Amino acid sequence: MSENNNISDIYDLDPVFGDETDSLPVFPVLSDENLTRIAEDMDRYGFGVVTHCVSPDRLASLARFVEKEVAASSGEYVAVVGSAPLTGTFLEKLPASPEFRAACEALYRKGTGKQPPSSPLYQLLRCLSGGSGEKHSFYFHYDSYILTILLPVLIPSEGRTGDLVMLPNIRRIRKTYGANLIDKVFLDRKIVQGALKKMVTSGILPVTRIRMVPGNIYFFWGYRSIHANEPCDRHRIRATALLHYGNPHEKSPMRNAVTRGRAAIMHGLRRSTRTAGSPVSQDSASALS
Ligand SMILES: O=C(O)CCC(=O)C(=O)O
Ligand SMILES: [Fe+2]
Repeated sequence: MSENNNISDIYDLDPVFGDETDSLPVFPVLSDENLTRIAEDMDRYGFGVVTHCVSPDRLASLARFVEKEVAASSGEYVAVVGSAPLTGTFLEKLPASPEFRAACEALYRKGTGKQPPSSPLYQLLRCLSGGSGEKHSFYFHYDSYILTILLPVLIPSEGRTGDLVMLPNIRRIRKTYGANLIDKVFLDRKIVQGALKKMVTSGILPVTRIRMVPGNIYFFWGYRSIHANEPCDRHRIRATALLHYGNPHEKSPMRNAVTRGRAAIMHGLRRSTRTAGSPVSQDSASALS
C-alpha cells in the first residue's frame, strides 16, 4: 500500500498552525477511541498514523539540525543515538511529553494485553545520504522493542523516495530471549537478506510500502514485523526519527550478557554518540539483542 487511504486520519493540527509553535502541545491527547483505531490499523494494515502532528516550524528546525549533522559527516550517513545530542530540539521534548508517553503505554497495553514497562524509550535519528546511505538500506530486521514510532523529518519527493517496506506482524512475541534471537539470527543471514531484497525490488513479494509524509507520526509493531527502508538518491537526505518502546526481554539474563558483550566491542569502535560508519543493525534497536 503506497498511500494511507485505509488509515484513519486521527489528528489534524492544521487549524492551529501559525507562528505559535512553542505554545502548541508537543503531542495531542489521543482519546481511547483514537488509540484503539491506531492499534487496529497496526494489526490490520501494518501501521497506524497520526496525521499533521508536527508543525511546519518544528519540522523546519529539525530539518536544519539534520542538514548540519549530515554536513558534519561530509554528506554521508549519520545516526544520532540517544536524546542528549538532541537537546533543545523537538525530538528531545517528544519522549518527555506525558501525552506521548500515555499514548505509547496505551498502545503497548492494547498490543500485548500486558502492563506497560516504566523503562525509557530508545531514541535514534537516522540520516541517510551519500554513498553510505545505500549500505544502510534494505536491512530487513525485527526491532527489539514491541512498539516503533517513526517521525519522518526529511523524505525526498523526487527520485528514490526511501519508502519503508514491511511484512507486518509476521511473528508473535517470543516467550524467551533465546527464541527471539534465533529469529533475528535467521533473518540476519546474507542469503535471507539478499533473497528478501530481490523479492521486494522485483515486486514478487507483496509488501506494505509506506511513503511517509513529514508532519505525520507513524506507529507499527516493530518487534513483530520484518521491515527495512529503501534507499534514496545519494545527493538527497532521508531522515527519520525513531522511538522504540517496550523490550519484552529486558530482564533476560542472556540478553543482558549479550548486550554487555556487544557494548564492550562497540566501546572500542565508537568515539561519540554519533555513528557514521556502522551498519544499520548496530545503530538501531534492531540489533541482535
Ligand atoms: O528509517 C527507517 O525508515 C526505519 C529504521 C528502522 O527500522 C530502525 O531503526 O529500527
Ligand atoms: Fe526497525
